[in-house]
Amino acid sequence: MSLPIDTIRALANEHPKPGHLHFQYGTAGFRTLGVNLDSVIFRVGLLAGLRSKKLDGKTIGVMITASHNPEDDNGVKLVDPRGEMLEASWEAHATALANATTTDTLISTLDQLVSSLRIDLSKPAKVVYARDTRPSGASLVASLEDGFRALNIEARNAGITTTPILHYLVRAINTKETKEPYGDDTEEGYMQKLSGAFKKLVAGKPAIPPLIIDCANGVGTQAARELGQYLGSSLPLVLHNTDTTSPGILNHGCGADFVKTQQKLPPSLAAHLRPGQRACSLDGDADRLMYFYLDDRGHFHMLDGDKIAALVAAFIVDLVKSAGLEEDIRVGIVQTAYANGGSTKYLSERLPVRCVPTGVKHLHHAAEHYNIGVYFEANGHGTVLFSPETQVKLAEHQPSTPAQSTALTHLNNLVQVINQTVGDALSDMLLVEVVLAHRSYSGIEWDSLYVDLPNRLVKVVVPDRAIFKTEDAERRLVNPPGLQSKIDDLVRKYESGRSFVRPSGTEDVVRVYAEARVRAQADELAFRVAGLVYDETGGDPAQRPSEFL
Ligand code: NG1
Ligand code: ZN
Repeated sequence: MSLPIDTIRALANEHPKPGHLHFQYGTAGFRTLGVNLDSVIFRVGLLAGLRSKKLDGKTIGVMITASHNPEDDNGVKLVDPRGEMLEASWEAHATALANATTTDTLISTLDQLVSSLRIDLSKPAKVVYARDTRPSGASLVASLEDGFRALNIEARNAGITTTPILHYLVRAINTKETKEPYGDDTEEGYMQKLSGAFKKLVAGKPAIPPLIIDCANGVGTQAARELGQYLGSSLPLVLHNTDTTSPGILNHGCGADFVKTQQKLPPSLAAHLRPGQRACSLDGDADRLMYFYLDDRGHFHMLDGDKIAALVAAFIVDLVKSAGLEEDIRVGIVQTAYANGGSTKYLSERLPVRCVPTGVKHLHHAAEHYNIGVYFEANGHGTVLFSPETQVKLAEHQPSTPAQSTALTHLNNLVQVINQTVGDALSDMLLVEVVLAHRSYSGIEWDSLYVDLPNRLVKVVVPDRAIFKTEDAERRLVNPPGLQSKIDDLVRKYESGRSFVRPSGTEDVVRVYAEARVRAQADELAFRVAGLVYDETGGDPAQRPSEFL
């Protein structure tokens, strides 16, 4: 069987590539201004079909979202059959297809992929797709559907939903009627699975006070609303920033990325949050989660991905011990260089910690090497993975005491409440609430597990970020030559100082991170390192990062 060239040609001609743009499938898939994505999304439709055929007709996911980015941005990501990120080797195929300049080169690129990857075109192709609430979403979905039409793909529209629900659906569809069904392959199935496990985990605990959720004016709104109905009084949810139709407000002054980067309360919550009350922010596609609270003096305290990892990992370690499985189940943590030094110290005193390069695929794969792997980025994206063998062990283990039995039941319910396919703000939120209920913690006790080192993240715009090359999980620069030793010299001058520089995978900037024992020192170190980076790349002295210098 060969490619249906005529159909592809006719449809591809309706989605021409803008001549001047280059597209790159990066850590977050393709991501740029929504108005520039038509051709890319059409071609992603084709690629999803090839991927499904290559995997013997398994269902592939396509998610149209730009997450925490501004509303005008959009993007697209492919999801592999187990609900995981697209296999890394296919990122290059995606990039090649997206950059084919004409319909003819597109067709020849497709042909090459079919032969080099030995794709059997007679296999079926199945895809499930969804989008977030962005205004450009509807027309991009139409482009995607043209891609599906071009290859005669069987496509299921999951509508407007969160990234993690789409990942859940992919896994649920592909595990239906297998020995390890992930859940019913509907949004209701997701809601039931998570809320059912949550209710079992908090049964018998004192009533949980209401939790405020900042929905970032995004797609998390409807999912949180629905989840709230399933949860009922087991976890009262109070939703804010739920306007998904007014222009310009998605992720604007709210949401998980705002909280993390500004390290402050979304102004829209100021009138609603009482001292001590727990609140959390989702991002624009609800795969990141940040908690926070105000203390008695009204000071803002942020509980980020590192704090979530610390809370959750310590709880799981305790449950594994109580279940009598300490010798059999190894719990480990995966972080990136952005993890706060305070968290790394706290965690490494308790369990194995690995540092990997930025990007969920690195974290996810490293976490798979543990029996139970907890991974979180400081920005609030993360989850917990239970290896297949561990899940069997937990399901079959015979406890010898009532205490062991209780701990084992909790672990089995955690397996259900956690969305193991990808970071999931709503699932992570339930997980956090379970631990807080079991520990009788408020935000204050949780926060005091360890003290965050003050830190600062700054962006430097440089002519060519590709010259920045790193090693040691991005903690050291190997290029430009000599720059790392200058950074080292600076860092040594600061108590508990740490700083590293890496090119962003999603923006045309170089990121500089710095931390130190006191706030002013962290700020100063960040701006001094940013200055070094700027000088190194020969930027205009007038635009040198100058704050605090
Ligand atoms: P880049 O732009 O490569 O720093 C950002 C985040 C990552 C990850 C990706 C994907 C920071 C510092 N970086 O990557 O953690 O979430 O976006 O969305 O938060
Ligand atoms: Zn996101």
